[in-house]
Amino acid sequence: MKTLLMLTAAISAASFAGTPEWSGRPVMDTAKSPQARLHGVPVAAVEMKEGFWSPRRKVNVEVSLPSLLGLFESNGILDNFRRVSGRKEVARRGPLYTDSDVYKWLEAVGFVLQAGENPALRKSAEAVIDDVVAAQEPSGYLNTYFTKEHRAERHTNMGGGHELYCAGHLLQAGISWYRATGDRKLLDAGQRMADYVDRDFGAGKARIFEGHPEFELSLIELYRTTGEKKYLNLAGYFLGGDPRNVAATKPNEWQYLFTVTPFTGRKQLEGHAVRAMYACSGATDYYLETGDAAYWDTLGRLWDDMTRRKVYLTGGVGSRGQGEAFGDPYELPNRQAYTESCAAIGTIFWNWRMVQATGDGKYIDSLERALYNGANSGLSLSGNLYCYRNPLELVGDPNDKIRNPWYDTTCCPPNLQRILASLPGYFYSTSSDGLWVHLFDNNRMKWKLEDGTGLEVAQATKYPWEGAVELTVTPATAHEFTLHLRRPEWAKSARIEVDGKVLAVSAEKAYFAVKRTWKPGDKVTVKFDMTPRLVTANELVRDNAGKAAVERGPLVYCMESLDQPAGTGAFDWRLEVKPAHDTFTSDWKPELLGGIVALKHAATRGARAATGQPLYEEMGAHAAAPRTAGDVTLVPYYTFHNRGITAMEVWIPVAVAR
Ligand code: FUB
Ligand code: ZN
Repeated sequence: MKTLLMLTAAISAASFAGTPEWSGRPVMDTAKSPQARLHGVPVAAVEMKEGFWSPRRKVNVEVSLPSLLGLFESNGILDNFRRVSGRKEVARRGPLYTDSDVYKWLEAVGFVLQAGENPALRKSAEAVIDDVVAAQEPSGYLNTYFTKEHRAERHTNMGGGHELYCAGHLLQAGISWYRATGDRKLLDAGQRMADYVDRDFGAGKARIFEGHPEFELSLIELYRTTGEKKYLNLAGYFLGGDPRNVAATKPNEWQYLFTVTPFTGRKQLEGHAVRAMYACSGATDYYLETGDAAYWDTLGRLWDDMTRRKVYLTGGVGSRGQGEAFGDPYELPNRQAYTESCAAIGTIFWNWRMVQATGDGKYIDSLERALYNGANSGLSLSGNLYCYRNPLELVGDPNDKIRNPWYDTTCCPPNLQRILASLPGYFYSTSSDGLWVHLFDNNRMKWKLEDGTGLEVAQATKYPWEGAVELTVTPATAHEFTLHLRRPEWAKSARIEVDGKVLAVSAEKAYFAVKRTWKPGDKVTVKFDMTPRLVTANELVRDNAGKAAVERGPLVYCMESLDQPAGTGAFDWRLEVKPAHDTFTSDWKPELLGGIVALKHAATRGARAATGQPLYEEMGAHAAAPRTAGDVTLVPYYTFHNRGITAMEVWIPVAVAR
């Protein structure tokens, strides 16, 4: 025990003594945010071990990031910067917002380096940063589209031009890079661009609006990084809406309504889903800094609108392809679901901010749903194919290439990369009374409580395949604090033991709060019920009438044709459910799809599930016809189309025995 005490004291001393000001910062640095109840733990403080996320994070670093850089090069996206700086004479390529994709890539590399050294990626990123910064004008303006032949269009196409969207991603990349390396080069470039905007635009200056929210998020993180309030004020200007814009906005810009009118005027989620999620994230940041109650009311209203009426079971949002937009309430078609990867990622950003404000686990339930399902599906297991859309049903048409290495609008790939790279930063938070454990996977956190006491927490688990998580809690010295341990809403039952004794505590706002004097090496075990669950949808979701979906732990499952009994496909089957004693078989398949738990369930198939049968018949005509019984197999949704193109469905017809 004595050795352990000495060891942990040494760990805490080594971790914090002489730490430079730029390092040890979380993904979102709310340390001084007046409304933040919770505060993030840096990416660097959480070492991920072998587990569910490790292969995804490994493939991100070894395949996704290097291959996307290669594609930026071969598609001329980096040359766009060299063209502006005069390093290359080439035509500009790609849509007018491609700079942002390079910035998101740099931000992701910043997070990789926050977690540990990677000389090769660092070298590549340094070269990219050099090209980016060389393209900046002395005024601070930086955008590879609105220059040369398009220079005169600057600030004239605020609805669709993405100038400030790109500026925001530049700043986020600069902040991530600075927090990884202490190198201010990219951050300074971002700050010069922010100063350029602030100099001429805003309250009492020329009017401007964003079109695509993003800048406000980065301005508030810049405020947190520099302490300069003008950046918070500028973010407030964008979120507040400038009345001059309302009068002057061109009719075709009204689709960007919510960046023209005040955020607090929004009654429901509508319009472009990614823009809406980024706006909500930025507005939550603004609330965290200002405590403006009108923002909080609006955020609560919009969050309820999303979770009660507009989110898919997978955590995806934005059901309409037209305008990449939210649909009407309960408009959640499966096959046509647009559900852009970036939109699911946007919900992660937003929920993370909401939980920092409140400590309410409903936000992590929502975050976890998107993380494991509708965002996770966006990156192939191989790491080089990406979904832009993440539908909940596919017919398996060979032309239906839903996973692709490259998109002209390549916003999703680097967004997926930055989420995976920053993931360790989403596992824990601190508050004045202790530590919060939000997510589960094997890892070791070495950080400190807010009173400065060094603290290590190690998680050992097979989550999400099994429901037990063992935590070893090691404060530098015996110390009283509260461990807030998340109790996911999806778990029908959850049991918590401390040092082998079952605790009779119930969770509040989805966290078990265990207050005690913690001693080095104390063990806490939680066990969540992982029985597969059949889920039905609100009857207003007409697409899901007569259907059920299957979940197990945080994972949504789907049926793919290639797993079904020989000669049949996913669309042939109907689940046969026996209410009181319904069962699934859960099998750990180490060789399948990188290692998954596959599920089997009883199903039947009717003679009418065949081509050549009449399209319509009077109801009951086949009621007495025998159905063929069989077992269908389900795999986690995030793995769909990793074994080729095949029919897939999440919502499956179901019959319930009386
Ligand atoms: O407009 C930039 C990005 O491209 C958006 O965030 C995505 O929805 C896609 O339209
Ligand atoms: Zn996208």
